[in-house]
Amino acid sequence: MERTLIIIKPDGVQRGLVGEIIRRFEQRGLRIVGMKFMQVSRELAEQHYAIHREKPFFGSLVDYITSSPVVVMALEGTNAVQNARNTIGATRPSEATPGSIRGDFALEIGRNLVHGSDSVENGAAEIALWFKPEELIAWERHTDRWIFE
Ligand code: DAT
Ligand code: MG
Repeated sequence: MERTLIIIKPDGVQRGLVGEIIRRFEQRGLRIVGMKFMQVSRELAEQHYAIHREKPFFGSLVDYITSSPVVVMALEGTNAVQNARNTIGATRPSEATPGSIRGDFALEIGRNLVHGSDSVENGAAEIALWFKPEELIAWERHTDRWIFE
């Protein structure tokens, strides 16, 4: 089943939105297969955002994600990548639909609360970067057959 990596960024943790954000993914039907609370090293942040290395905002992106602890999750489900991104909302909160996480809780691109993988391949690569294999748990949820067809 498809997987995606979600990060509740430092602003989400500092603002006490961890429960609210997890609730939205759970409510959507995505199944948690990994989750941890951690302080991100600069090395990991630079690897995670390697694709943006040449962008002018790269330094502030790394400063932001390493500024305070984050919650990292691996989520699984039907079209997990796209469905999670829809729940998160557009990168620029000004363009995010009300009802999405960014559309309901964020105003600025540099304080947009959540990361979600942008493709199935990147989802798998990001989960491998952030989690050790033994930190991912394959399990059966009693509600699965009422959520997955
Ligand atoms: P997303 O987080 O929606 O996947 P992205 O991968 O294009 O967006 O960029 C990663 C993060 O970098 C994004 O959450 C916020 C920041 N960012 C992107 N474009 C930016 C820009 N033009 N100016 C400032 N920050 C930007
Ligand atoms: Mg991205």
